[in-house]
Amino acid sequence: MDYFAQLINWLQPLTDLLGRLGIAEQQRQSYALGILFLLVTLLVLLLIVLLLRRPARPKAERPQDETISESTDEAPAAEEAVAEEAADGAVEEPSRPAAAGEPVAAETEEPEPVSLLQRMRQGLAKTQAGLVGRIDSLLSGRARVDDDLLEELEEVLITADLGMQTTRQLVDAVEERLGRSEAADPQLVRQVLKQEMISRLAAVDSPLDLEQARPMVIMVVGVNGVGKTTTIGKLARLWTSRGKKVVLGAGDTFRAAAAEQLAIWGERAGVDVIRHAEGADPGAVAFDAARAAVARKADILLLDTAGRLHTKANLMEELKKIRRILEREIPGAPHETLLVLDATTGQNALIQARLFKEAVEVNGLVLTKLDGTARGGIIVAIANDLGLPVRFVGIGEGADDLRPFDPEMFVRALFE
Ligand SMILES: Nc1nc2c(ncn2[C@@H]2O[C@H](COP(=O)(O)OP(=O)(O)OP(=O)(O)O)[C@@H](O)[C@H]2O)c(=O)[nH]1
Ligand SMILES: [Mg+2]
Repeated sequence: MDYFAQLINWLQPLTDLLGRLGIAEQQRQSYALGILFLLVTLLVLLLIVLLLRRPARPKAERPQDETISESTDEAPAAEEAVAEEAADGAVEEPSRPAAAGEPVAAETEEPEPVSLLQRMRQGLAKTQAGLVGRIDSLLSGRARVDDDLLEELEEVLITADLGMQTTRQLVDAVEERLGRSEAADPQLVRQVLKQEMISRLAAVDSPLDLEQARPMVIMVVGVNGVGKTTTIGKLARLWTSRGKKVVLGAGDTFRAAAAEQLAIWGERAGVDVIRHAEGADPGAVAFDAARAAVARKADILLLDTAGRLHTKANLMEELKKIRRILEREIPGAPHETLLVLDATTGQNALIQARLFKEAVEVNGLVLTKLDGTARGGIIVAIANDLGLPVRFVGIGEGADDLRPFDPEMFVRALFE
């Protein structure tokens, strides 16, 4: 009762206020108690809301903060690694859920390679069936490695576009490593082929070094329709997402709408495109693009070129002239001449690679349209026969469908 009396006492100012507002004396105390009750309820509700909201945040943010502070010491390397993974396209799928508040560092490392491999497998499905599928049906039910088996294997490899030279070397390797003994297990043939393909691709493998110059000038060449412009667009997007400043040069002035096509890719990637009118001198575009790349302090200049001129000799002469102009403007340029080849053309791609290599000092290859063909084996033939590294492979038309080439992942995607 004492407490109640104290409470009434304490509520006196409120009761007086209610009196001044014209509330009858008998009702003032109950009104004051009601108001007090309301205020306390509101306060409790407010506290509950605050308590429910607070703990969620620190938990979600702490792992990220730690990751960031750890990585700042070695910023360039760490950023590169993260960016490389992010830029690899399919990697985005598994990393997304991590944002929900789970420790990010652990999640970004594990699932990504799996998803990259799966995406590569999908892209190579036709080659898988045409090459490894046929090898598997050849081996099934065989008891030993004999002349017949080796002969049939040779036929499968040649028809799967591995080329005469590479096919011969692969069959020789099988024969050498397994012999023709009664005991040799035909299933081992599969293992030998897989290892030989990896080692032949790995022997010439070398990822593109973007740090060798600034601006790093990359001239993109190849016959018409192989995917040069699309590849440039995809690379611009990939490298901009890694924080590089990219400038594009629309050096294909021969084909109507070529510059327009590049401009669209440039807009998508948010990069500057240096272009002239249709029919203009491609050398002048190269000159302006080189000047612009230097003036704008670009990290990378990607120069598109025509895939078709009036004659093949014209095309090669034009490319040589562009090279000379680039070199005059930026010492050492072009630092990379990237030859784009369309995998669906099979042996033709091999012939083109030889021609371009002789004419314009190709440093690296891009194999496009692997998704639409069973002729992906050509990649082993080209790398092995010409000793040129495959820098990127195209496994679809989407902006994220250009992947840095990884020999082991490529062969695993085919065989596993
Ligand atoms: N499926 C698939 N299509 C691709 C790939 N790369 C390019 N393409 C398609 O190939 C077609 C030709 O690509 P472009 O980039 O215009 O080829 P280009 O070499 O610049 O051709 P020209 O400018 O005529 O010399 C386009 O329809 C592209 O979408 C790929 O990896 N997979
Ligand atoms: Mg083009």
